[in-house]
Amino acid sequence: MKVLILGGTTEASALARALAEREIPALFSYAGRVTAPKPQPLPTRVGGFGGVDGLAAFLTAERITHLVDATHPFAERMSRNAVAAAARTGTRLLALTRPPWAPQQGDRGQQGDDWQRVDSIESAVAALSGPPQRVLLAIGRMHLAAFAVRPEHHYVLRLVDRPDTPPPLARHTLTVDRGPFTREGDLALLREHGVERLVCKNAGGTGAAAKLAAARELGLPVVMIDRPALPPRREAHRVDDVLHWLG
Ligand code: 3Y8
Ligand code: NAP
Repeated sequence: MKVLILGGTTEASALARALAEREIPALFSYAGRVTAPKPQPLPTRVGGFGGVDGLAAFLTAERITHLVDATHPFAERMSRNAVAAAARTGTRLLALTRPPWAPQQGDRGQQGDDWQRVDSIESAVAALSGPPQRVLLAIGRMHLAAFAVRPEHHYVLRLVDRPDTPPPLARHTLTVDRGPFTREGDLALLREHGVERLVCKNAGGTGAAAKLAAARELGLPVVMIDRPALPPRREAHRVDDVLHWLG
């Protein structure tokens, strides 16, 4: 048996620890999106494979018997490539993913979540019509430029790395921080910057959920971007399910 983990999430790191503890032969893979990805207790490769062909060749060359796609729900291209390459090479595939977040109803005097669900970054931009606001864009670095068409807002940005060129947003405040985040920390962030609205991806899981708890406490509206549709594949939500699948 030899496992390849496509990583980049809290769950991928938890699985890497579990395999290392059990001395199950495994490799860990990052895309190379950030300058210093979190070290893993497994041999780690960084960078794209070169599409489906590259991944299929890698699976064959490395004699991978089990592919675990533990990438983020928005890592659509990687997940599609994993399904195609696994089918082509006859490699067993399991996706370790997390259920989407759902808005919480109000109870005991606390108002419910105020979500506006949209299906894409572009729809999130369109949802920001209306008077100028202070908006937390907690969506990382790769899609900030889409919001340049709404320069009237003041954007509070949270990025993993300090960008070498300033984001193309006329009015913005930049914070550099990597998760997992805490409710207290995100409450402080929202209060410090007078955030009036949040835009975020329905990542699910725990590492990015703190901002929702903070928004709930402050009664702030959230523009929630639904995750992209992915091809059918076997899915698990827990590391134990993956260990069981590995048998
Ligand atoms: C490079 C590798 C771990 C994994 C930790 C999780 C939690 C903290 C929360 C906010 C939301 C966001 C972003 C976020 C979170 C975890 C997880 C998660 C969101 C690292 C990491 C890599 C990346 C890539 C990065 C993206 C960006 C997205 C920032 C490591 C830290 C917004 C997603 O600058 C860039 O190019 C960053 C790009 C893809 C989305 C984007 O579009 O910009 N993640 N994040 C992975 C690689 O190279 O393969 O160093 O750990 C991992 C984590 N980020 O092991 O503890 O499990 O999701 N990551 C989102 O969810 O909306 C931040 O700010 O509230
Ligand atoms: P993506 O758009 O689906 O992937 C684009 C290309 O990046 C892929 O085709 C592949 O290149 C390469 N790639 C992606 N993940 C890889 C991995 N784990 N190992 C090797 N190559 C990888 O992915 P993304 O949204 O840019 O996310 C990139 C990484 O950040 C992923 O590991 C993901 O788990 C992590 N992440 C993403 C988000 C997010 O919001 N998207 C949030 C948290 C963490 P080739 O085609 O050349 O093989």
